[in-house]
Amino acid sequence: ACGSGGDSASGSGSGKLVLGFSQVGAESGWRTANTKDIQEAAKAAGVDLKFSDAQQKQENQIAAIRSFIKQKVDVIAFSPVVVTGWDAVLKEAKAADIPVVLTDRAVDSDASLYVTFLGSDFVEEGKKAGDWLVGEYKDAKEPVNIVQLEGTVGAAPAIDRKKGFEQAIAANPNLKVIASQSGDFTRAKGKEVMQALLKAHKDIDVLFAHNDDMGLGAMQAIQEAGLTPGKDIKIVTVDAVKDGMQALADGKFNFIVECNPLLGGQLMDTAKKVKAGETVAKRIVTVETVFDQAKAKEALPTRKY
Ligand code: GYE
Repeated sequence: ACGSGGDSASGSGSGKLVLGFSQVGAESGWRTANTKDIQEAAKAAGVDLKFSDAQQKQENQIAAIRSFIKQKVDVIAFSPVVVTGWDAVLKEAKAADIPVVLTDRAVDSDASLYVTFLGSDFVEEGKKAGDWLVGEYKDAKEPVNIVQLEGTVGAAPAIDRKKGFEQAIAANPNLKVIASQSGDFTRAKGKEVMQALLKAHKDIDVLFAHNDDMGLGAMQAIQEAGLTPGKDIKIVTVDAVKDGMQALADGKFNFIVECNPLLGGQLMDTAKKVKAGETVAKRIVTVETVFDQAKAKEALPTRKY
């Protein structure tokens, strides 16, 4: 993989790096912050960004990648909506000698089909959420009933957060996941699924939502059911976007594991290195922290997204 070879991309002759980026969609606050950061970072780095929004559909992403190949961009980056089903299009990119950078989410294809995967360790995020619960309920003598709102079915963060969370809570057999359903990472779906869960289960102690947006939707459902979020039902989420942090500072959420959407700078650096033929690490992991209510209050005034 020695870069894009001969012709300069899109015939512009400007010498600017041309980066084709296929985004998942605009399903969450995390995603809109991620998009904004990538667009701003491209501008700052003098990269010609061809941005395409897939509206959470894999076929749209595949079509976008094929169009980037046709346009002979220098580098293709994308945030794969789901883990499976990418082999064919990744092989097409490879045959066209266009390097691919996975951004934010992973695929299950052979690692020779992409240059690097830049993003969070989602198993670790799930573990951090579970570890907090283990500490919070260390003296519990009775079962603690947990419901889980999973992200998009088949998406790396949904699969891995669930895995890490369930591994961590196994430390205390009192911690029980009594129901687990997808809310597709959206606020509307999170609310709808939580309404159904509240009807089916009268004894929910904890909600673990795979992102802030589903947690915020569920929070509304909990309030409308006459319960107090943060007290009657504790809420643990992932992301730490502004609205989530506000809910945490207000005592309606109890704990957030940060997932950093600001990948733009690293993506531009990586794309430039790849184009220049430099080797980059096969895995670039984002650095992240966690927030309780006190830390959220401190962080909110200077939070950028
Ligand atoms: O947590 C969620 C978004 O892939 C890490 O996707 C990302 C996830 C993020 O919709 O809010």
